[in-house]
Amino acid sequence: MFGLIKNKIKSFAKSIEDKLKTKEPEPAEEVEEVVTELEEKATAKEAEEQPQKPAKTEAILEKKKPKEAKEKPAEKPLEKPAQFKAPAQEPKQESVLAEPEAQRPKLEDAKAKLAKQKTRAQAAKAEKPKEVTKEKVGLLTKLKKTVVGTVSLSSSELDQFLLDLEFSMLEADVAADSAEKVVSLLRDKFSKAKFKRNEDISQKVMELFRESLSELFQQNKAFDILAKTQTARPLKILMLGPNGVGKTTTIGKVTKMFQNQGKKVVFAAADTWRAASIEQLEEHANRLGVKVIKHAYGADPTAVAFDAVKHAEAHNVDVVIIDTAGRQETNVNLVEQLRKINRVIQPDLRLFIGEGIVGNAILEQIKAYKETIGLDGVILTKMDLDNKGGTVLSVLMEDVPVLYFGVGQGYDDLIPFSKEFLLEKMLS
Ligand SMILES: Nc1nc2c(ncn2[C@@H]2O[C@H](COP(=O)(O)OP(=O)(O)OP(=O)(O)O)[C@@H](O)[C@H]2O)c(=O)[nH]1
Ligand SMILES: [Mg+2]
Repeated sequence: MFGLIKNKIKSFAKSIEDKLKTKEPEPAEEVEEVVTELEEKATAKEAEEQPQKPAKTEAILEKKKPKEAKEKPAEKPLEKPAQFKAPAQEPKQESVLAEPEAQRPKLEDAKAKLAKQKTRAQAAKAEKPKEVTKEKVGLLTKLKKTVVGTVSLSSSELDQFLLDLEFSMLEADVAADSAEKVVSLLRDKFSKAKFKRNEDISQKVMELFRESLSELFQQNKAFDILAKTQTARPLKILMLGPNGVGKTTTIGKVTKMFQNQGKKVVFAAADTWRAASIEQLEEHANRLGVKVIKHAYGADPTAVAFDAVKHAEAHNVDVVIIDTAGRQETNVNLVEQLRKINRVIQPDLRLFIGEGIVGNAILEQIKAYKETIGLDGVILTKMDLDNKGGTVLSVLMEDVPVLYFGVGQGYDDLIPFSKEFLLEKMLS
C-alpha cells in the first residue's frame, strides 16, 4: 500500500547511487591507491632482496681477500730472487706468478659484481624510502579496510533527497506534520550513514526509511481494551466516527474479541437517526448472541445508552457498546447529541472509528471529535484494502493511540496495532 513512496525512494536512491558512482575519488580512495602502491613496492623489494643476498656476496669477497693478501707478499720475494738471480727459484717464481695470473680475472669479476650490486642497492634505497616497512604497510592496509570506499552524502545532496521524499510523502496523503517528522528522523540517520561505493544504496536507503518509520510507530501507545474490563464494570465503550466507515461492523468484531475472553456484552442502538441502523445492529447482535437495547427512531440517543448501562448493571454484563450515528463531525446537532451521551454516560473508552484508506483527511475528523468529545483511541478499518498508507502516519501525529486495525468484513478481522504489520504493508 506504500508502493508510491517506495518507488520514489527507490528512484531517489538510484540517483544517489549514480551520483556516488561518478563522484571524484575521495581521500579514502587516495589512501587505497597509496596502500596498493606501497604494497607493490614492499613485494618488489622482497623479491629483489632474495637473489641478491648482499651479505653472502660480501662473505665470498672476504674469502677472496686473503688470497689477494697472500699474493702480495709473494710479489716482494719475486723481486729479491730476481736481484739475486736464484735459478732454483725460477720454477717457484713461475708457479707463484701463474696463480695470480689465473686469479686476476676472477677477482676483477667479483669486484665488478660487488660494485654493481652496491649501485643496485643504492638505486633500490633511493627508490624505496626506509619507512616502507611491512608493519607500516600492514597498518595502512588496516586503515584502508576501515575508511576506503566509503562516502557520505553532502548536506546539499541530502537536503535535495529529503525534500523530494517529503513531497512524495505528501503526494501519498501523509499529513505534513508526519512527513516532516519522518524526514527529520531520516536526516538524523543519513547524517551518520556511510555509503560504500559498491553497496546497494536503494536497499540501504529503504532500510533507513524503515528504521525511521519504525521509530515513529514505536511512539504509538496502544493498549489492550480487553484489560479495561478489570477496572471498569460495566465497561462503557462509545463508538464514534463518520458515516459508512465501519462503526457497526467494528462493534461486531470487538464483541467477538470480548466474547472470546468469556465476557458478556450488550449493545445500545444509539443511532436513532439513520434508517435501518437499528436492524443492522440487531443482525450482528443475533449472529453473536448479544442483547440490543433500543428505542424508536428519532429517540434521544443518550436515553438509549443510559438504558443499556442500567441493563448491564442489572444483569451482570461486562461490556456496554454504544453505536452512534455517523454524520459529519461538523453537524452541530450530532455533536450536541454526542456531547450529551458523553456527559451523562461518562464512557470509559471513546473510540474513533476511521477508514485507514482516507488519507490525511482523517486528521480533521479526529481533531473535531477530540476537541468536542475527547478520544481515548482509534480503530482504523479497511486496512485490508489497497491504499497509499499515509493515513496511519497521519493519525500517529494526533497523539491518540491507534489500537486496532480492521482487516476485512468478518468478525475475526480485527488485529491489534502492530508495527511489523504496518512495515510489512508499507514496504514489502
Ligand atoms: N474490507 C473491509 N470492509 C469493511 C471493514 N469494516 C467495515 N467494512 C465494510 O464497510 C461498510 C460499512 O460498514 P458499517 O459498519 O455499516 O459502517 P458504519 O460506520 O456503521 O456506517 P453508518 O452506520 O452508515 O455510519 C460495510 O460494507 C462493511 O462490511 C474492513 O475492515 N474491511
Ligand atoms: Mg452503523
